[in-house]
Amino acid sequence: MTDLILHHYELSPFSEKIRALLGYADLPWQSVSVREFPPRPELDQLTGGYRKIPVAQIGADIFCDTRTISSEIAALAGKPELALENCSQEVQDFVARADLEVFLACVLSANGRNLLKRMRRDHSVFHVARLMFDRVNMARKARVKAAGPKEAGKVLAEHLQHLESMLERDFLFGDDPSIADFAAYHGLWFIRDASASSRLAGYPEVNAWMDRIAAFGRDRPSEISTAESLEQARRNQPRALPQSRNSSSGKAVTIAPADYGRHGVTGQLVASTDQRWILARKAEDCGTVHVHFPKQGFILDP
Ligand SMILES: N[C@@H](CCC(=O)N[C@@H](CS)C(=O)NCC(=O)O)C(=O)O
Repeated sequence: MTDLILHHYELSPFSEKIRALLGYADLPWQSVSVREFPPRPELDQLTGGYRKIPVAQIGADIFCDTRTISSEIAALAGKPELALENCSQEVQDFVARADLEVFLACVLSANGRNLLKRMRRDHSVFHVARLMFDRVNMARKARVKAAGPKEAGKVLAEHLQHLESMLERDFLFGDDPSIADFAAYHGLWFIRDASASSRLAGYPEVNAWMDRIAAFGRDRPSEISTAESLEQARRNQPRALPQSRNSSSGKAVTIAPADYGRHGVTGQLVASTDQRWILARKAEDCGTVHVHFPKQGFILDP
């Protein structure tokens, strides 16, 4: 079987969620580094234009959103607690909030100056300016409005106090990690580790828990080129489809995130399960691919 390929970039918090998960799951994976902002024409060949990062790939199956990616990792690793759909409602509600409201508060609470300095080490002023322009534009077109910096600081402080009180055991919901730990980790990683901010300093339990997550086997796998990832899609057939719930399969539809980065992907709906929609699309250079989306947080049109 082909390894999972992760299309990601270093400073992406949601990519960090998946890198940490892969480390914990102890799975082999291959890395494709992508640019921090579109256009990403090679990746678009696989996804059909989904704009968020990360994206995972196994042969000719493409997984959009960390909800579907973590379910794949859960299945590959035999760790069902890493798939959101196997968790209690309490965990699911916690993850939904951590991945949206708290994540946006974390982005606004990071140390922007340090992030800029870090970006400037590897990139031109022009590249950084394009990234900032892209993000302002993305926020302007979003359906969810992020809080202002002051409100974001309040959301973050309350969240940190809540985590501090939850951490009587090693992980948020018990002695072993669940998907909730990774969902709560990546936004805080962006503040503490990516932006070198001291905002988390007064929370010893949270810091010790973050260190535990960061310590999972975090060896970076070998880098492959985008061309190689397209070649893997070309060489493989999409895997067998799961049993669908309804008879809408076969229609041409467009699927897009409901919150921000709402670029739609058009294809033929070939499966609809409790959690997922799967679209078949013809990718110019690599034949038919199946693109998997979670139902939660996405809109199907028509
Ligand atoms: N719900 C998505 C959120 C992904 C997300 O917001 N990713 C950020 C990077 S961490 C993004 O795509 N930003 C815009 C971009 O990179 O072009 C998921 O769980 O994968």
